[in-house]
Amino acid sequence: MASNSLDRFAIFGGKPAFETPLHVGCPNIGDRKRLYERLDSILDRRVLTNNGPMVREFEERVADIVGVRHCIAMCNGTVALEIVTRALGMKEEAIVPSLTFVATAHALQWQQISPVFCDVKPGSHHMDPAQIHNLLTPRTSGILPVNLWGRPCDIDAILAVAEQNRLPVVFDSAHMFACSYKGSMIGSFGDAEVFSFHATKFMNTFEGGAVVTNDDELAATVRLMQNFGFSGRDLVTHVGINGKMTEVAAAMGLTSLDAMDRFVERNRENYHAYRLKLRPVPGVEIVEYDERERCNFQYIVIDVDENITGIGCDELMAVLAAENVDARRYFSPGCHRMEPYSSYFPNAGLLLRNTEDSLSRVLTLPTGTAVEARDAEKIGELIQRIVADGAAIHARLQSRPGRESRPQTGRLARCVNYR
Ligand code: T4K
Repeated sequence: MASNSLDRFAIFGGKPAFETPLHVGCPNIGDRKRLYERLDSILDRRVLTNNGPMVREFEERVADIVGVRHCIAMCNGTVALEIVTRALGMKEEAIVPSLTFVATAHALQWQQISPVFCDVKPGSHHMDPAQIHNLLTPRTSGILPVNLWGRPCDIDAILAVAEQNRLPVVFDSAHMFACSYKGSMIGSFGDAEVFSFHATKFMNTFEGGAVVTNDDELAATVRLMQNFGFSGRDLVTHVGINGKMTEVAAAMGLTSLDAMDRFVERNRENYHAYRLKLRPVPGVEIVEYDERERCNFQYIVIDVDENITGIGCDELMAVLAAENVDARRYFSPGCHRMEPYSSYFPNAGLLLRNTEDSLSRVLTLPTGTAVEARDAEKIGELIQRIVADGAAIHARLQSRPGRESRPQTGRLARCVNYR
């Protein structure tokens, strides 16, 4: 292909495919009128926080959906992870994947618990249960697997290893609300599970999270810890912190729950639209959902084989960004390559080959209710065209002064400067 035909791509001066940026994680918003009604009732009642009626209703509805005895709503998923791992007595070391959002590792490190990074099974993006044995030491106090991208990890195998070694397990299920594993809802496995209801999650409470569990004693301890250890008015019986969800957050959560089926349906339509367009693209594979299970379809993740496409993830992301498609390199380069872990364990990568290989190839694409199925199709077609010219685009980007591969248009700058 002659290089000037590449000029149709926005990165080389063409018109962007979309007028405004499409993001990964643009919040889903439920019925505004219903939200405003709830906000009015909060203001009328003047109960703004501290386990008010909205939070209690939210907890009941989440517990009901998941089918667990206890849901303790939290200010965010990270604090929920910190509190529940502490309530379970985790200390010294806990086994965790590196292929996750950094909050999973930070929740441990924040408590001086060393995250011991476990590699993923080739091609699965999930912790490899067979590797756990190699990482056990006398200091191991628990396992914190992650159910990534709305897809379950090998829960049964991990629980079997944990049982053999009498270790507690908390699943980081930040991405997994309203999903199932072998027919049972995620949230009911291990000692406890943690959800995130951050703005970017398909079901949000602005910021928020929850610990869910069937363990009565654990639930009681988590509740104490979440509210400064208060077991009664002016009665403190436990060490604690402030992890409470506010009434306003719960109001948003209830409104999101009302609309949840619609959110999932849009995500599902987008996933199918992407799949249809991406299936024929050589070197690009969409990470599939198992539709025999309940899925929230909230992340569209593609695996890019640069040897076939001729263009790597960073360049593909830059080309897409110029078209106003703000794809993300979640969760590159892996927790073990972020601080403080990269200083603590400079050679961890040697034991995390599959993690590094997977992360060098994955890209997350926009979905959610801000994205229409026809947008997903258009992005899929765009990727078809980019990959068809992959080697030529790569060569042209490499020949730029300073090898600049960052997008330059005004809209692009807005997109890149979002943070
Ligand atoms: N475990 C796992 C496996 C997790 O993925 C997470 C969080 C946690 C634990 C911790 O849960 P929380 O403590 O957060 O409840 C985002 C989120 O901040 C984070 O919650 C999430 N995972 C992670 C996967 O993604 P960033 O750094 O990518 O966020 P940001 O600000 O770049 O937003 C992503 C995109 O969403 C932007 O490009 C634009 C759009 N956006 C974002 C926000 C916040 C909007 O359009 N509106 C908004 O209000 O981390």
